[in-house]
Amino acid sequence: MKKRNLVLVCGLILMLVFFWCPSAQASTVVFEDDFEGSMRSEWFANHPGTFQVTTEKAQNGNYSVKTDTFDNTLNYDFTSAPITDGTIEARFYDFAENIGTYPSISVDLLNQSQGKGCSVHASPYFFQENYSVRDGTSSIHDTGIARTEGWHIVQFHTSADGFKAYLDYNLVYQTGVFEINYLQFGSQFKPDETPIHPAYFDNAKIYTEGLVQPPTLEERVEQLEQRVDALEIELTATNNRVTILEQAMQSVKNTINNIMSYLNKLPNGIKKQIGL
Ligand SMILES: [Ca+2]
Repeated sequence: MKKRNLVLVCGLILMLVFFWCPSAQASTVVFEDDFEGSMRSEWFANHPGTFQVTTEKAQNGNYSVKTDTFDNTLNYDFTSAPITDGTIEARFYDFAENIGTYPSISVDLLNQSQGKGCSVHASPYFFQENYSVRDGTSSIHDTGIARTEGWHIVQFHTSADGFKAYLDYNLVYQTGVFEINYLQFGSQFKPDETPIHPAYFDNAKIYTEGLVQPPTLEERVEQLEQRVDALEIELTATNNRVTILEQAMQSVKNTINNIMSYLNKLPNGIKKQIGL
């Protein structure tokens, strides 16, 4: 009940902020795939057949696309019409556990060799607790954003002002001017592990002539709910630790009482000798 009230209050605050914010520039969608029952023909996988649409999870609509194959990628190459002013965005689902199939969303930057693009990862290979970002070379950085269970949006925006990468609307990397020509969904897991979760992706979109679109009110409330859930889990864990500590202290008290009870039953002569 308290959680719902908090979300409602935050939602109302965000609604006010939302109305005061300037609206995003008009944009034109040039590519979109919500994976609603099928995949667009432009996609190709490096292990064909290992990405499938599914109703198991969906960020939008009823379907997403999933894989549970190690080191697999789903790719869309638009080198013939690279984006010079626009945004490439997609969503991945993170179970926020360090066993599973770890999702990443990447773009390649024209004028750099393929595979040297910018990626946002949920991966224990790099920073276990936080999301990481590859900076367009081979360097991986900590975004400082804690991993949470649920859907996350990755956006890559390029314009004459430069290239910027966003995770959940937070700027996580920026560099000079680059055209974007390639979108890739990736999945990895540790080879010695049996993955317990597939990697899910949904709602890929490329649009031009617009700034990164701000989150909808629904998305903002959803993010707040995820944060409240994470805080509740943390609070429960803390309460559990306190309970365990209290139980341990009670156990020590019981042991002391038992020892005192035993000592009190000793003959008076022995009690005197041990100073009781
Ligand atoms: Ca969908």
